[in-house]
Amino acid sequence: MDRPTANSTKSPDVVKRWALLLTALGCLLPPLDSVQAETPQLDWFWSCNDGNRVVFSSDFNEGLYFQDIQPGKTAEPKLSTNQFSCVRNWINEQKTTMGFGGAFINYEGGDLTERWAQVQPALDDPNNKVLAFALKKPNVNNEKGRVQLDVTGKTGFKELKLKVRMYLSNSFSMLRTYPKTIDWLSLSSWWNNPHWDGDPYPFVVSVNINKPSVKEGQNQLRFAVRARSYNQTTQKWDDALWREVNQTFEVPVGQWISLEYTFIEGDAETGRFQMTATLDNQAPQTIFDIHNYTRHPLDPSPDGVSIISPMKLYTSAELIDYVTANGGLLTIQWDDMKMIGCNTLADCEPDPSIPEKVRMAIPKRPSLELD
Ligand SMILES: [Ca+2]
Ligand SMILES: [Ca+2]
Repeated sequence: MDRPTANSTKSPDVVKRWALLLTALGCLLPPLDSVQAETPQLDWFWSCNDGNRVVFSSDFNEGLYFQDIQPGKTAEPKLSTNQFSCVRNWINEQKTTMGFGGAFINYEGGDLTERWAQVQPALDDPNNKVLAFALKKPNVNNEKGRVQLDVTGKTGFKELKLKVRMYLSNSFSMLRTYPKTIDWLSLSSWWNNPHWDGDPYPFVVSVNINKPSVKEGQNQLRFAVRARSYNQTTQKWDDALWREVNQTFEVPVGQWISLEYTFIEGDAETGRFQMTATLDNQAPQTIFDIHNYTRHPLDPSPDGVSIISPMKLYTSAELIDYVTANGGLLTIQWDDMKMIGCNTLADCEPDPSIPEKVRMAIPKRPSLELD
């Protein structure tokens, strides 16, 4: 099963029996509206398999909250209701070793007076719940600010798709009058693989909000992307293996925008990093269509993306302090996140025989110790 806890490694037999038990429980459950949870504390992050793809989706309406794991540093997403947002074909999960390993909120440091991740009403619709990330003060050593969801893979993903809706609070408009250019305000990261656990060929793609110019009339916010590889011998990142700033699409503030990413591991010919942005009631616009390395160029045996931050708010102390000093609060609201992992493009297509989304109530989490 795909769960975020550190102790989630179980033998295939135990997992299979647990899956069978869950399936059986699902058949015996009373209708959803008659189930009253006693003290639900279920893991929020449960991905599902259909065929050869794994899917996780959430509209953040299902009772998500965060419980500290390492106080100040990380928090685990939990459900206060007894509804999983995504439960489909449990048994199919055994067909492949590919899958999401888990998810947690990574703050790196600080406390709730400085930064937070919480479910709250959408700024434009009190009936819609969304996930909000906020930076009020630089929470990491007073040098920078970080709030992000980190999702790990059990194994690396060769192909990944991500859809998420994003709403930048009105305070982001203050960035246009910030007196300097901006090249660091990260929205997502794709690690293939990270540099902090000894991998010989670290590589990362990061999507940022940039402000390339401070000139009046040219100080719009833009999407930017860059890829960097890491040299374990010198312990340094290269400047940028590739980078691109989209100079035509203005990043909107105070309205919803739908972002859609496609990541395909490959080299200068076969690698892809694509991103589209869609404003409500408008056609999708291509922001990036990169054909270049999406793994370390020297890696002799690329093994896919192992950690993704699909939603992220990560920037400098100076920028956070500027907004806060001007009475603003850097807040991003996120909604309707969906991630799909697969090994080939064909696998990424849904199995039409399986419903897109099924909600299921489980009154009490069954014991993991079935032996
Ligand atoms: Ca929602
Ligand atoms: Ca990899």
